[in-house]
Formats: sequence, structure tokens, C-alpha cells
Amino acid sequence: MTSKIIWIITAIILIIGISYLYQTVPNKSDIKMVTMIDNAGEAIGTIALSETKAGVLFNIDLKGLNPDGEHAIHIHEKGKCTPLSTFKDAGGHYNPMDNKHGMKHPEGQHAGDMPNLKPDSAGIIQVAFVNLHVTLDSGKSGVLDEDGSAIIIHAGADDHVSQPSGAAGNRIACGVIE
Ligand SMILES: [Cu+2]
Repeated sequence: MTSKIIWIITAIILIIGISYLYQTVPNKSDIKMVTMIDNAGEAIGTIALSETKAGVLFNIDLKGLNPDGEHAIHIHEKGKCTPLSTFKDAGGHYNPMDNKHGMKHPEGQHAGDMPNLKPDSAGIIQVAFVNLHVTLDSGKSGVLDEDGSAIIIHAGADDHVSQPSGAAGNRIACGVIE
């Protein structure tokens, strides 16, 4: 009798645990896959975006970067990445709350500001982080607003305090969030 009760309790715990997992792992159909292109128009990898309870999860998978480099990554305000360009048409940083630039700025930060990326010795970046300041929809902080948004990677690192964009240098890769 006692063992039967233990089995029932174990089964209930398992069912609750599995349903919790299903709830937190995003559906494949909810993932926005962003293809990143360089200034020559070549694809250098992907960034998978998915909404979680904590914020938008960025799953980054890029190659062909300078192993000695460090790169700023931001969300920019327009969903435009014209191939064979310097990606200026993506506009400035996505900043729906009208804050100052920089994760270390006292009046920061832009919603599109994110931590710098450091390639490994083979020039590969495989990392994941959550951006707490945006949503994957067309709401107030949504990256899918009327003119869309783009993810930009810069030649240099973001100092997370200089205005208006962290002195991060040229735009070396771009991907439209759609
Ligand atoms: Cu930028």
C-alpha cells in the first residue's frame, strides 16, 4: 500500500516536472532565425531569437571572425541590411525608452545594447544570453515594430558608456529580425 502511494506521488512529480519543461522550452515555430551577413553579403552564421519568461533569448552561432577581436552587438532600429554596404540603413540603436547608450551608463541603457562578443581561437562565437529589455512582438519594446529591427555586429568592442553607440567602430555584420 505504502509503495503504491510512493509510486503515485512520483508519477505526479514527474508529470508536473515534464509539463514545466514543455512550458519553458520555446516551440520551434516561435523561434525567429536571423541570418547574419558580412559587408561582402556572405552569410557568417545565425542568431536564433526566442521569447522566454525572462526576456528574449539570443542563441548566437557565428564563424569567420577575428580570433583576437572583440565585437559589439546591438539591436538597431530598422529592419534593413542592404548587402554590399556598410549597413548604415539599419539606423541607430533600438531605443524605445529614449535612454542614453550603454549598459554602464547611469542613464542607460538602450534596449538594443547587449554584452560584447569574444570569438574563440578559431574565430567562432557560440554563446547565448537573454536581453531583458525587448520583446519579440510589435509592442512598446517590441523588435517587430512597423519598420522592423536588425542585429548589427561591429568591428570593435562597445565601451558601454560612450554616446551615442559605445565607440564600437564599423558595422561588419547585419541580420534582419523578421
Ligand atoms: Cu550597433
